[in-house]
Amino acid sequence: MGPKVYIDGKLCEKADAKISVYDHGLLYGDGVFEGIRVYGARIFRCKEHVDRLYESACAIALRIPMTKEEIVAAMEATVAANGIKDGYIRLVVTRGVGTLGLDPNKCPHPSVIVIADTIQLYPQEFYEKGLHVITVPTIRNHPEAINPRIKSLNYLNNIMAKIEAINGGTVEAIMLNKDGYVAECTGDNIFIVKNRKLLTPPASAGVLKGITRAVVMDLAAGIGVPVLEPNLTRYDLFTADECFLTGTAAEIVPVVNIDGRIIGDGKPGTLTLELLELFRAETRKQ
Ligand code: PXG
Repeated sequence: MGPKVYIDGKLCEKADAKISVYDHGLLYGDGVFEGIRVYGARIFRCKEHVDRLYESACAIALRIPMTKEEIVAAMEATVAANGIKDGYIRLVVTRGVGTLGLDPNKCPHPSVIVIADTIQLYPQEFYEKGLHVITVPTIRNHPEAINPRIKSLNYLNNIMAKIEAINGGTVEAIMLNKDGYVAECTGDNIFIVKNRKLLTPPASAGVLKGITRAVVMDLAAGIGVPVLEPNLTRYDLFTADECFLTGTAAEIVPVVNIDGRIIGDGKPGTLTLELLELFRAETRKQ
């Protein structure tokens, strides 16, 4: 018996886990998703992820055909069926099968998919040495286009930025917004430390309000570090004492070089490493 995938109320074999080519999730990227960690067989920040999924769906006028409790039960069943202790859940809601036209009203049945698998962790070297990142030409989506707060299946904006990062010889890109302020990375939020204060761009700069971002802000506040959300410029990044990225997959990854400028002393920062330690304790504690 191989891996099991949840689709619309049923757990099926991975080989049988198929979605129609007429699904608007495939045809138009019309849908929403969450990427969630499982630590010690427990779903990390489950409520926060489910709430965000429903808000993303609400913002694109997609009605999820299950209650939040049913979604949680589906995730728990899928994690158990796959014997996942430390892993990753991909929760997806697509607009469903429709006609070859944009009209979402032609899709009467949204599909709910839960994949629970092991997670491909970033190399240990990233955490020990820190990342080199670059700002890229592709700007983050304007909030009045697809608001970046919506975790939609339309990731082309971020994929373009990722391609530019890879072409520039790095693994991650910093995206700016239409005003030139710092927004976020392709799959991570960004933080800087300046004079023992923690700073990260506000949601209004056009960022996904990361669950990891919120955890880190709480942890910092808990050790008496002031947390601020001002608009940040590239200059602010270059002259920061420390910089790091946060995300479900990455947890907390130090950044030591941005656009060729050395950040701090070129090594992962002390507050960054302290927060990483606290974060990992938090994932064990829940
Ligand atoms: N910004 C963007 C654009 C993201 O996609 C984050 C920030 C961090 O949010 P969380 O809530 O995870 O702290 C994300 C999250 C994947 C994958 O498989 C992507 C994310 C999370 C998990 C998996 O590419 N992006």
